[in-house]
Amino acid sequence: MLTIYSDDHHLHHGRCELIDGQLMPCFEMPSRADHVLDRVKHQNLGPVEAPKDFGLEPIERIHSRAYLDFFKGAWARWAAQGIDGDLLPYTWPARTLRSVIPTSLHGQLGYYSFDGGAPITAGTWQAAYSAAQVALTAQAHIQNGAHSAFALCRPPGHHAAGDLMGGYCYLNNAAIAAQAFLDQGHRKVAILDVDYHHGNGTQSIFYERSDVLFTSIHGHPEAEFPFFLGYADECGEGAGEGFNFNYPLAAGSGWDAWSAALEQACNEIQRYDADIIVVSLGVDTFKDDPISQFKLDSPDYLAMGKRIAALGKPTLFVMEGGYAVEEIGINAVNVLEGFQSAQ
Ligand code: OKP
Ligand code: ZN
Repeated sequence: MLTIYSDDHHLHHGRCELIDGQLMPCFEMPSRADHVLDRVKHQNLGPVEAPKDFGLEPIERIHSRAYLDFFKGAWARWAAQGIDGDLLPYTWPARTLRSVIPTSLHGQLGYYSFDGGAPITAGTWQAAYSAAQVALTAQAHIQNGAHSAFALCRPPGHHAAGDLMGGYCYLNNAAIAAQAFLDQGHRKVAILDVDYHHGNGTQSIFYERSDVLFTSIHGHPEAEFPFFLGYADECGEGAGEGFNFNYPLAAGSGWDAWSAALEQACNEIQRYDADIIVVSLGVDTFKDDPISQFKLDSPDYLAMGKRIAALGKPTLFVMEGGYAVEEIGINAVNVLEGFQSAQ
């Protein structure tokens, strides 16, 4: 399987995030992708190539121009104030407030984000832009006839909506790739989001559409980030009704509960008869993940890959979360090797 990877991810290195009332070093750190790349090479998964540059057009199919302009220009505005620190939002247009777009940097930052977990640093735009190109390059490989490809994206993307960053995510790499498949002639794309956290951004992007089926297995939002989306009764709206499937699971869930949900998601994907599958591949379901509560073990990821392969469709794997840095490579590549072994 071909892996697409860009060193540009190192340009994004947030300093800290707020957890349990304390500022902690960001869990979403550059060494995550480095470990995955090392494992890809160690296991001889296949060639590793740099992304091509498809420009902004395929990104603008998912994200609004205003959001992209803001994100691209935010750091320069911040740096001009001479403040030494990451750019982090602290006020959001919550219920009793107005959703006007302010002119100030911090007002706009609140407008274009949904949490304080996505710091903007000097290199964040370039890193996120390159991650989107990584996804698009892997997408093009499948479009040109490959049965699978691995987009080793960082930063991740599935929490990012059309005009919102948050949850370590800025550009929705999986959604951008899914849209590219549709724009290049495919009619139905199924997204299978296996990250521990609900892919609220991806769900919201495709919620009213029937050309993308969204399925997600994740920690129950009653108790887990992103808290305000990811319930089982979210089924899609309008033309999208019946094309959104959430499988929230309780903290402590292991492979038995998780694989039962995977079975249901796979059955929906089969019923939908997708042309292509895009997997939002987070491995923060791992038992030792520092910010998650599921109990999957490394061999389970091989089984996960095999089950996905049994769907028999061209499959694009897009890297999302996973914060047990030492094991993230083993677990992510296990999914890919499990997929390949079932070919
Ligand atoms: C991203 B992905 C806020 C902490 C909130 C956010 C978790 C984002 C997970 N400082 N935690 O889905 O792996
Ligand atoms: Zn996650």
